[in-house]
Amino acid sequence: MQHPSRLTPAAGPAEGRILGLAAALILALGLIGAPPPARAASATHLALSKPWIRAIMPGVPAAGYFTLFNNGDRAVALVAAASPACGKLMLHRSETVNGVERMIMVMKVPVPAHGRVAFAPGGYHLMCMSPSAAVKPGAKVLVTLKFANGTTLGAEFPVRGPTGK
Ligand SMILES: [Cu+2]
Repeated sequence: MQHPSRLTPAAGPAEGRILGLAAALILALGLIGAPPPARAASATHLALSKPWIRAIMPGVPAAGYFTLFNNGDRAVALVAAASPACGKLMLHRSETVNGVERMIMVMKVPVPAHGRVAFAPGGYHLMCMSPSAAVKPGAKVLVTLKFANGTTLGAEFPVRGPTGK
């Protein structure tokens, strides 16, 4: 049986060398391009904009606001937050019932694929339960958001006064 090579008898030694080089390159690239070890979902698809914390007065719980973007193809769920400056940092949502605003604890905030969720006055917010002296207007506080898939997202939250300035 004749080998169905596309190399016609006219193909000289030079062409053979180029093919050999190409094969070596593909092999080398294959080694370099080996898949990375499996790891927890990355935070690269998550982004946070306009973070800030409203400090009312020293020792009084302070609320944190931001907009969270999920640029990934899968929904994510924010399940917790932490800050070294807050003691407990909880997920809360404000709601108004019969004209009275109250806050409820939230266990999970879903963020759809290619969607966003706003943490803003009157709605979702972080609650910095025991603000340390670091939570003062003009300062910045590190906040880490934690997601159900194991991802974390950290950001510096500027602290503002009661009026948001
Ligand atoms: Cu609250």
